[in-house]
Amino acid sequence: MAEKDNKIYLTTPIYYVNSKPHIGHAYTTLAIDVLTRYYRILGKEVFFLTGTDEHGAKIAEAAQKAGKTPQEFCDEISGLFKTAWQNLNIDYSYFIRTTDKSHEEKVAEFLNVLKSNGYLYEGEYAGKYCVGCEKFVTDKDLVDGKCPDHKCEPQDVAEENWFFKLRQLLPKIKELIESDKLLILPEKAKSEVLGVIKQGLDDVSISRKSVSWGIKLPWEESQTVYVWIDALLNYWTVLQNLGKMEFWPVDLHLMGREILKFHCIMWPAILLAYYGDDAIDQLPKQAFCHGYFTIDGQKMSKTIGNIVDPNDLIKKYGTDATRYLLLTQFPFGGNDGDVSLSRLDEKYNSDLASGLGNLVARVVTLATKLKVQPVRIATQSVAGGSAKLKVKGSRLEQNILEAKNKYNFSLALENLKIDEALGAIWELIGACDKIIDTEKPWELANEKLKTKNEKVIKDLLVVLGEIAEMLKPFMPQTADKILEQIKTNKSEPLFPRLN
Ligand code: ME8
Repeated sequence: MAEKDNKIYLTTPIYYVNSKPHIGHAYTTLAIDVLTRYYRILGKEVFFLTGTDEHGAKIAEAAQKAGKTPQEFCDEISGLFKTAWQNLNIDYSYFIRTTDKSHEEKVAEFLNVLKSNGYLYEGEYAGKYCVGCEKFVTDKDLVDGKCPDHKCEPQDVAEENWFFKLRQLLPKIKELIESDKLLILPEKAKSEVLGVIKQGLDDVSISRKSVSWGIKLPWEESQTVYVWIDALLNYWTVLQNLGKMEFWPVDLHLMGREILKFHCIMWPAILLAYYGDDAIDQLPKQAFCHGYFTIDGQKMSKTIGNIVDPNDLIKKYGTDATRYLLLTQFPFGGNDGDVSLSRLDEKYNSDLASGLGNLVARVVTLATKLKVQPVRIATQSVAGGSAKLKVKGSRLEQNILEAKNKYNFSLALENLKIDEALGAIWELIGACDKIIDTEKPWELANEKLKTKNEKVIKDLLVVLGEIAEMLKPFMPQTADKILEQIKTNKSEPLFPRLN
């Protein structure tokens, strides 16, 4: 990780506004939110960027279908993304819209430099274009003549464009990826990108003549900038415009696997073309690709009508429970996974209502009953600091240490085992439940037993404090509620059971 004076720059893809936000977008954004909160607790200054990708043929077509102008349409859908992120308690530093004037100006400035650096040339493009993917495709990308993702035939395009000398930079990019100077994780994603480079890539067209909804090429107004070039520059234009280049370069970019190629080949290539081909310190330090999920075994799609709106989950389960449920569906960064909607209720009840919620209620109620003095919890850093327990050398002490170790290790930027970090917290919850079951701290038969039980409760309160601190990046409101309850000894249900 770059030092940059304690600064970290984390980015998500910027999402297309052709349709409303769904839980796929929420998943990536949430994961970066967790990392942002985690690193902020550790005292780092984090710049977390997300936003919307608003130009190109795909958006113009969607706007037309909705009977709106592209700008009206973008304003509306972009607003829906902002609302969804607010409902999900996403604490981004900035929300970029590619239709922002300031972004458009910086894109033009960047491309002028690529041109004067000799990386752009005019040429004729003749080939096929898939509007759904917003990319030029070849026969080998198609199945029965159709795009396998969008199930439609690509358009035939023949036009004069400006091209970017991608091929010239490929050997350099390959070397950077192979040597992990441009780290791509997990390993499978790295091999995939190297495979694509090995197959050979052509120079790419960076402008479109037939698309009018876009940023005009500064030296040829009849052409608009290819939407992917426009979009990939957002990570740079935002810091430029805000005067925050001290956060540059990106430390971690997170995404789904389908856009790996753009972020791991094209993005570094245009940065090298701008900064000079030995400027590897300007490239993202790490690109991480998480699994893609299906819903009950099927791809999320408008046609199937199975697109899950995060707002619906929030309405049903609440913000923090939705955050938990989304992040625990399948191993982060592993293979693709499946979200089974019918199993979400079950998971909510077992892990949140009966698990965390019940533990907090039991401990706080016992503390009230035994009149155990509210504990003063010194704010613990998630990084360490061992809790002072009354029952020395107890198994509980050991459990806390183990959970913290696992949690730190898992959450580190290089690992991103987000679900495992949560798993470590839930092991600690299980350990507390076990202590309560074996110690039965509600028995007050005699003075000696009472003193022992008070100690046990005090320890459990300390552990709850630890659990709350560890939960902060994942479930910030719940963490605060737990800390409040153990301070005041007032029990309030956290996760009402669903029937
Ligand atoms: O590709 N499972 O935008 P997009 C997991 N605008 N993650 C998913 C998902 C799923 N089923 N569906 C979407 C674009 N995602 C471009 C990006 S960046 C310069 C331009 C997440 O709206 C995942 O992060 O299609 C994926 O990469 C992203 O949304 C694609 O969003």
